[in-house]
Amino acid sequence: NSNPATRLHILSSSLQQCSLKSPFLVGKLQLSFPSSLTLREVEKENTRVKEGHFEPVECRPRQSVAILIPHRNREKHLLYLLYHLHPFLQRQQLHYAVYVIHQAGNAMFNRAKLLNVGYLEALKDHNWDCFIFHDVDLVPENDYNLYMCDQQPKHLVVGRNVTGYKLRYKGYFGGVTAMTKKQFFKVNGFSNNYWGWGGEDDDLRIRVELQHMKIMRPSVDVARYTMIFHKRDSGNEVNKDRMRLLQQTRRVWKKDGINTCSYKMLSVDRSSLYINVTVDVEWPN
Ligand code: UD2
Ligand code: MN
Repeated sequence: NSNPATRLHILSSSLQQCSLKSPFLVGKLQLSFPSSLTLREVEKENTRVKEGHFEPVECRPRQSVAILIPHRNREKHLLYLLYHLHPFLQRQQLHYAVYVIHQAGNAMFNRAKLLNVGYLEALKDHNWDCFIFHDVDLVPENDYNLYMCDQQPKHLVVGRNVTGYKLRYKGYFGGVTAMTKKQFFKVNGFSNNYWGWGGEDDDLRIRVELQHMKIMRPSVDVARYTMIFHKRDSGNEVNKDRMRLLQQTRRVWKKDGINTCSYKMLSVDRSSLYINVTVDVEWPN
């Protein structure tokens, strides 16, 4: 076959599968947040990343993973996350791409809907096995925390610096989570109806439980994060409706999720380190 893309594919599939524990892992990381850091410097340190994508050449990756980051007005956090996450993911020998789902406008923020959009749009690029739903301000502290999906949905933030490295509460499912394409499809994704801060992560947990799936967590010495300090953003005020919404999840989940996620795509920009999807999530008010 003379098609270079096909040839490459044949070549790479004859490689051995990457081992579960990559030889490049180092364990506990020394994180730094240099105030003078620029995107240019991060690009220079990650020259094997092209348009937000990376694929190992030495072995056949176990999973293709899309990292989805909901975003608005957190440029500095995004820079620090890219700075740490790209080398982290490359050490894990994953085939991956980083998507930043950017909410256009100043209306109320909707983290969950942005993540639904990310899932739908990323699947137009590639048939990803696994999705990581990732807050922009959480930096992993240990690269044994594998960004891969398992038989069950996985919650990766057991501990955080700001909460004394303890699980916030039983059933907590916020921050960074990993679900296969199938698992996320099965629960119909996130609800689209959580505007502002809070509740959407608990809603997803309820959806997972309704499907008799069980949330798994790596051990606390591995599933640790540094959350970059921030105050509550304007446009992301506490959602006072969240308790009411959480009461109706089991009744409405089938009619509220990725199957009903309507939005206006404004642009897709493929810069060197991430794919930026800018979207109008259509605040109803
Ligand atoms: C917690 C959860 C988060 C989510 C949220 C409630 C943890 C570690 N995280 O985060 O997953 O459930 O509560 O909604 O428990 N964002 C922007 N711009 C904005 C507002 C939000 O980019 O103006 C994004 C960004 O990726 C941010 C995320 O939304 O990390 C969550 O917002 P937050 O960081 O203000 O909320 P936080 O830390 O309480
Ligand atoms: Mn945060």
